[in-house]
Amino acid sequence: MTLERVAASDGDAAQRMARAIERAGAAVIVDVLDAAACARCIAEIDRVERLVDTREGTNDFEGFHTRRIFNVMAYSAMIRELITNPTVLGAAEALLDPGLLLSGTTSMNIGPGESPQLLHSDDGMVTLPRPHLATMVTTLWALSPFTDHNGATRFVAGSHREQARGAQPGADVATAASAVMAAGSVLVLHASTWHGGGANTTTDERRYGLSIQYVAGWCRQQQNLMLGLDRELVATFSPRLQELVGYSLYQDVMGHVERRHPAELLGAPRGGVGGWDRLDGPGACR
Ligand SMILES: O=C(O)CCC(=O)C(=O)O
Repeated sequence: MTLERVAASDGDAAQRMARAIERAGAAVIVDVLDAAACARCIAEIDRVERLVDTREGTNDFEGFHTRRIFNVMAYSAMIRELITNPTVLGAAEALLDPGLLLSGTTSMNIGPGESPQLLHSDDGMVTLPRPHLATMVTTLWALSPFTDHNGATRFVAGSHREQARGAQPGADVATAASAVMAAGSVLVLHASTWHGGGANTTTDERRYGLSIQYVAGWCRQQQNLMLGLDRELVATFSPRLQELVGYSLYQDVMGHVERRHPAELLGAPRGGVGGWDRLDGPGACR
């Protein structure tokens, strides 16, 4: 199965991506960022790594030559901008629904000498029988080129549909393909798809990746953004980003605070929770 590539400028990109991901578990949006934007993002990752004193991982999963900044959005307005990119967010909305939430943001800076990461699915902790509809979507942004030599993400096409509950990638490691892509491209995965960072066999090349994950509005976010982002900081975000981190209601009910809209805690009056007013109506769900 070839990895479908869709141009960010394609008016139908989000829908085409969603269809390709339903089929293959993964697809790439090309030309999301230009070279200058990628260079700025790399400089930003370098800055934040110094700021928070990011160290290499200390286990096989995180890698001993890879630096990760978890919750990187807390430290960078530039990274926050990417979360609402219309094409990438649009593809996630098409796979989940517009009531989705942000699940987390993590940079993954793979250094020379890194070994391949264990293939895994990002929704491994979801206990639904498999296969199941996407509950989470992972987007992996290539801030530098992803090559066969510097750690391009590996993935098993179609594995989101085939795996039985509890199955491990096992022999599928041999069938994993590399998501080789130019800087500025974004690999979008159904979170059940087996994947992992590749080996970096270069002597001097770092692979700068950024993971932005979204989750269905009725699921739990992987990173606790309500505790990980100061309310004063969230008050400076765009209304859409505030919704995505959790100051929103799903189906006009889930996420309320004492029957009020959570965005009121940011000083934005939004009224009460409308969902209950409809529960006795024609769309009643109880
Ligand atoms: O770095 C990559 O390409 C993938 C990383 C990943 O899948 C993870 O850390 O969960």
